[in-house]
Amino acid sequence: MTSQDQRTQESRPVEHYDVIVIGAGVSGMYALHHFREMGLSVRVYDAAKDVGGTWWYNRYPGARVDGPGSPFYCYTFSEELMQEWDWEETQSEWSAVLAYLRYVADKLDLRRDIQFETWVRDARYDEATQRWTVETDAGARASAPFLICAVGALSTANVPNIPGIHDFAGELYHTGRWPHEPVSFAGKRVAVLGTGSSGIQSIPEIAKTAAHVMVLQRTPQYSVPAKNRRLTPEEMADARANFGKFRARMLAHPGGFPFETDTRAVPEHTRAQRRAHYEELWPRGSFRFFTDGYGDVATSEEANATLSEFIRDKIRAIVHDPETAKKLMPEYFVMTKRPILDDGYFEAFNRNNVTLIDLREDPIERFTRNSVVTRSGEHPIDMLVLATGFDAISGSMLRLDPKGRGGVSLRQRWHDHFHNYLGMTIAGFPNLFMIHGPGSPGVLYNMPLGAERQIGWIGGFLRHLEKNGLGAAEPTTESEHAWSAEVAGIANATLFPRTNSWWTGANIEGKPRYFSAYLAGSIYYQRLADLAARGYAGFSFEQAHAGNTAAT
Ligand code: N01
Repeated sequence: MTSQDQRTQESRPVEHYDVIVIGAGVSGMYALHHFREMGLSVRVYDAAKDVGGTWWYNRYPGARVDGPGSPFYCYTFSEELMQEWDWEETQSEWSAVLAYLRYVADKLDLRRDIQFETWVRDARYDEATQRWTVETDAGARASAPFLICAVGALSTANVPNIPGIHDFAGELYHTGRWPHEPVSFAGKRVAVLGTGSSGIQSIPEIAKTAAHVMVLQRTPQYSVPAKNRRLTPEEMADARANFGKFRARMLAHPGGFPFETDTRAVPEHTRAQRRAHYEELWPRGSFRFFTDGYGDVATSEEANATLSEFIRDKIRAIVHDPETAKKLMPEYFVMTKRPILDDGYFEAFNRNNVTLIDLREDPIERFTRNSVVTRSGEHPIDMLVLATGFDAISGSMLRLDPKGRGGVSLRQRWHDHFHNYLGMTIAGFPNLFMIHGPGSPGVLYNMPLGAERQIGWIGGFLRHLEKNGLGAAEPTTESEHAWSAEVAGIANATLFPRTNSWWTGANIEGKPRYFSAYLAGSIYYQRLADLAARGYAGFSFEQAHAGNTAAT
C-alpha cells in the first residue's frame, strides 16, 4: 500500500458498533442474534455470498452431517425453530443444513446486519479507546469494543505443497472449497488425495459416474456405516413434543448429544458378549456406534484393541481383494482420529473402476500437467480432488492474525503454543472472544449447541463489564497456563494425544503439536458457569476510560 492509499483509507469514516462478529456460519449467525437480543448494535462480516460458513463451502458430493445427526444438529435456543423446521434424513445432506440456516437467517432477519463478500484483512486493538478496529478488503473500517471471532474451526483449507501440484492442468478441487456450479465426473479419471471424512464421504459418490477413481491414501482409517435414512414423522413429532427433554439431555452429555452414553467397561463383558454387543451396534451404524460402545475405549489400550479389531474384521469381510483389504487396515487407536461415518466406502473398492494407492509404500513423487507420478509409475488423470482437510482449530485465527496490545500479533503470541483461557480469550487481546477456539470443546462437541453455550456465556460477561463500569477484560497469563495444564491433563488421561491427527496439529507442517481441544464438554460448561459465579475469576479488568463509549 502506498502512503497515499494509507492516507485515503485513514480519512474514510469509521463505522461504530457495540460488537463486531467475523464469520456468518452457524456460530456467527447465533452471535448476531444473541447480541442483538441484548440490545447491542452488531456488524457481521463474511467472505461468502450468504450465511452458512462450513455448509456454504463444503458441498462436495456426499457431504453430510456426520456427528450426532438430525434433528439434533441444529440450534436449540428457540423452540419455534424446532417446531417449524422439517428435517428429512438422519444424516442431513449439506444442502439441507444450508437450507435450514437460510430459513433461520430469514426468520430472524439476520442478513440486514451481515456484510457478505467482505474479507476482514486486519483487526487491531487500540488501548486508548479500548476498541477493536477492523479493516475490510474494500478498505472500509469499523470499530467496536468487542470482537467475536466466529471464523470456523474447520475452514482454512490445507493444500499440500507437493511438487508440480500447481502445474496440474486438469480440473482441481478442494473438498472444503467445492464449486457452486455442478461438477461432472462422467467418463473422467479422478484421483482423490486424502481419506478423512471428506474423502471417505465423497469417494463412493464420485465412483458412481467417474470412469476411474484412484484413491491416494496416506493413513488407512476406521469408518463405520452412517446408515443415513429418512426420519419418520413419529421421530420428528417426538423431537418436537419432547424438545425440552432432549435439550436437557444434550446439555448434560459430554459431546452435546441427546443420547445416553454407555459407561460399561470392556472387562465387564466376556469376549463373546463384547462381540455380540459390537455386532448389534454395527448394522445400526451412525455416531451411536461409538457412543454406545464401551466407556473405556478412549482410555485403555486393551479396550481400544477390541473395537479396532472388530472394525478391521468388518473391512476384511467387506473388501473382496485381500491385497486391497490389507492396505486399508487402520493401525492407530480407534477414535483417536475423528471418527468417520460412510455410505459404502469400503464397498467402493469392490467396483472395477476404483483402485487404491498406498502412499506409505508408493509415495507421490510429483504431479505433471495431466498425471500423478508415484514411485511405481505415472498415472494419467483428468481431475484431482484434494480431500486434504484443514489447518484446523487454530488456522483461521492465525489467518486473521489480530493485533493486540502494543501491536503484538496473534502469530507472535501463538508461535509455540495456542495460549488462551477457556478456549475463548487470549492475554494481550482484550475483549476478543473466539468461538470453538483451541482449548474449548469445539470440534469435539455438537457444534451449534457449543456455539450457543459459549456465546450465551460471553453475553453474561459483557453484562458484567457494563454493570461494573469496566472497559476491557483479558485473561492473566497465569490463568492461561493453568487452562493449558487442565486441557492437557484431561487429554493425557486418554489415548487421543498418542495419534497423529488434525486434533493434534500433526497434519500441518511446523504447527505446535499437542491435543488442543477440551475433551470433557459437560465439565467445560460447568467450569464456565462456576467462573461466572465467582466474578469471572482468572481475568484482569480495566475500568472504562473516561469519554469511552461503553458498549452496553
Ligand atoms: O480432513 P482430514 P477432512 N499427502 O484432515 C490426507 C469435519 N468434516 O476434510 O491421515 C497425503 O480428516 C490425510 O492423511 P493423514 C470432520 O470433523 C465434517 O476429511 O494425515 N495425504 C487425511 O487422510 C472431519 O474430521 C463433515 O495421514 C494427505 C486427509 O488428507 C474434519 O472436518 C464433512 C496430505 C485429510 O483428512 C476434517 O475432515 C467432512 C498429504 N500431503 C469433514 N495432507 C461434515 O459434517 C493431508 N492428507 C459434513
